[in-house]
Amino acid sequence: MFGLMDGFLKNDPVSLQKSILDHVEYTVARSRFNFDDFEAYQALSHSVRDRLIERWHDTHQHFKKKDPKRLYFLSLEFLMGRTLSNSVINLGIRDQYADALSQLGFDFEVVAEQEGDAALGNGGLARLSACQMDSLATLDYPAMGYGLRYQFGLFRQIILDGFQHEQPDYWLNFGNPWEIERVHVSYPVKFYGTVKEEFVNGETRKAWVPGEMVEAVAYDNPIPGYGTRNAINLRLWAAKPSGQYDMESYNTGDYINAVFNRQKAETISSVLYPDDRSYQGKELRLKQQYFFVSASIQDIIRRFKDVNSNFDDFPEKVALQLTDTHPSLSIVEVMRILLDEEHLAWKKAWDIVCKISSFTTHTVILEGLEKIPVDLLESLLPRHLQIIYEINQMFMEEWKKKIGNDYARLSRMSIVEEGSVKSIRVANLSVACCHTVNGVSRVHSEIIKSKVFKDFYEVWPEKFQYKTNGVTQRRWVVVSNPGLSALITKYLGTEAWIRNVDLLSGLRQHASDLALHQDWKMVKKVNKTRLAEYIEMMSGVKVSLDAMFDVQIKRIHEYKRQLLNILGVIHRYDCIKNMAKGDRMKVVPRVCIIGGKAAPGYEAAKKIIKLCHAVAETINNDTEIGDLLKLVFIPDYNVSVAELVIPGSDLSQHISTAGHEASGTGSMKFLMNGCLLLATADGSTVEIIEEIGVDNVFIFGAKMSEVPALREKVASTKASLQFSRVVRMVKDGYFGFKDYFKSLCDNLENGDDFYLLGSDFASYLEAQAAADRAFADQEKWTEMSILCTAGSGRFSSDRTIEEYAKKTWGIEPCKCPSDS
Ligand code: 26Q
Repeated sequence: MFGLMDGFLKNDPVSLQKSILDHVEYTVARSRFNFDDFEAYQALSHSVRDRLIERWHDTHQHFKKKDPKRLYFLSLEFLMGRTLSNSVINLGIRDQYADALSQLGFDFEVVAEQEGDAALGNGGLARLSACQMDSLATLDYPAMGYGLRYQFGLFRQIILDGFQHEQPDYWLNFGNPWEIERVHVSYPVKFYGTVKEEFVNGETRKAWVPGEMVEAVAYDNPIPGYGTRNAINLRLWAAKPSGQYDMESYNTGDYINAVFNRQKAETISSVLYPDDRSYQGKELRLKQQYFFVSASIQDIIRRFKDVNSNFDDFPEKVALQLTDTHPSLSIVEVMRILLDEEHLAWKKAWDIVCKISSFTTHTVILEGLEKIPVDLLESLLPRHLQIIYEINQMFMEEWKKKIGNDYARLSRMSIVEEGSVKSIRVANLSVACCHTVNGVSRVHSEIIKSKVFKDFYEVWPEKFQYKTNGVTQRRWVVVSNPGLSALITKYLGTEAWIRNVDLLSGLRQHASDLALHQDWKMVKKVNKTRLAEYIEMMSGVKVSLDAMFDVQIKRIHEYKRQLLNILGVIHRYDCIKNMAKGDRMKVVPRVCIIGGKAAPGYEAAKKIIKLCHAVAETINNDTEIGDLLKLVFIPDYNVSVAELVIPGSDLSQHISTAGHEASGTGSMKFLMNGCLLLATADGSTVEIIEEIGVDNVFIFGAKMSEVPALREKVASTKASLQFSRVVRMVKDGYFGFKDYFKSLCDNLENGDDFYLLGSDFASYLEAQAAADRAFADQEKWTEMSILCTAGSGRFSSDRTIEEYAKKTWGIEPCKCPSDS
């Protein structure tokens, strides 16, 4: 019997083959007798899309029928990467598709590699949002993501002569089969203009008369859960010229200019801003933020009003999650709509806003907190500025009652910053208005409470929580490391760990099982071979599979200390050069791999990339060194590059100056893949050490509590001889480009070593030496590697999302039935 709830589409190889061929013929419009890998990808993705849509419709209907409290996850960035492999695995039909394709003469892996990345985000925060969407879907939560559909995602990194250049990311040029354009789901978003006062029924009402209107059109992206029929929605907004709001020039007869001006509306969603605080205060960035917030809030309120008539029930139906301060105008937008359009009293509207909103911060740097110049806000969103002033006044009175006339503190807490440029402190607005303020790791939460938001913590201690970040084992193990995945399943005797990752701890009992060691090493070797081929293709460098693959991949930033890594490589090179020939036999061979993008305006980060290339040039061409040491920079690091690199690495580095990385999530992906960590006790590494034991991680460097004193000392202490020697090599032009690297070295030598490379150098080298010793004993290393995977369960985004659901959002699972 055909069960309606099972959907119309069949998933046996014959039906899948027919579906692919139909799409070749009618969607891609190529002959079914003649199509290439890319066309096969297009057809395949449309076939998968059909199946996604079916589940997505059913989930939508089910949520509508049950009308549970929903979570709305607002993030200006989502780093989704590729969709195809992840979707077929979550739908449970990967092998069927692989069979169907192979009968058509295609290889699934080759076809899947045709897909480009969706890179609508910068780094950690954006990938975290993507992982959390996967967990929300898998755990059946009634959730929906909102974001922006940038025409150009994160810039492509091109390396020319070792220098980074940026190119636009034309990700939509070949079409995007994963999105569904919803031309009928659109909202007007207003900008500029003035606020008028009207007297209605004896009361004063404020009405915003906008100067410009732009239409937000929805593009829906189904997000399938694993092992469930649920598929949730990620709704991304694109800006289109407004149809309703005719430009004045139409009436004045300047038709060409009117059309041209309308087209300018689209610039709002055209480009993702690279993570660079110097972009603060830019009008277009603010326009993006408001555009995204306003469309999302209108959509949420529309959905609520479809079935509810009383806003008292709003907090029972809606939880709003703000990903960092970027969507914080949503607080003000909800207030504006409730006050000016729904005509609720201030107190009632305020009560609702506070009950629904929660905020997670992803930064530790006070100076990095976002600010909006008042002049800019006044011109772009005049009504919102009025509301912010009112909110601030209300809080200042409340705080005064609580803390008395401590004006210095009141002025620190104020949402409005007086000063040469009067600004709105967006973080203060978020902390004041949200019911919960979350950090992303335990130590991050301590920093928030004791430094970043200390004044607020003392007033509202109950607001402050933390949820240690996690990553999805579906993408980061099942999709990217099928070999390891099969091995884990074999030893645990079940696939259940894919939904319940705590089961990985069952591997502990096999940690010293030599049969497992054999298989484990084999899987690693296959992954290293793939990575070595990629390295040779990208950089022309041939690397030895016997060497330890030592990897640091993440955004390039001074606090992440890629420079420390490079100086360590120089030291290793220098040691080998000065070694007696006989001693070289004892050296553990290394391939040091670095990858990451520098923000286009971040001069120091760009110099670090060039230094990496200059050092690599010298080392890799030194015939005396051979396979003992190689340094490679992997260009254009992105999600799909990470999926290739992580499974193939032996050691990974997470070496930020203690107190600077809010959490870090790369480490968790390496950990799950059985890759050992060389790390400082920063962010979530502190919790990783607790889980897997200090003996299974190479820890080094100053503790967070020691950093301030070390900084004081740095100006008056001489750096160690080892450190001075490597810095001198760079400074004296050993690797060329002496003048260009001068500023990198000067900072380190002139007592201006803010990130403490000098003081951590000796302990960094010791940790590296410990890693060498461990690697020399392959059975010991393999045991540690198994224990890393076994201890990684806590770092699944499934755990993070469960915690948010229970402790912050108050939502329950809502599972779509899979049969009738
Ligand atoms: C701000 C203003 C203008 C333009 C861009 C931005 C901007 C964009 C992105 C500012 C910050 C970001 C991203 C921050 C981020 O990725 N933070 C990281 O979040 C991870 C997930 O919680 C943590 O693991 C990392 O420690 C944290 O650095």
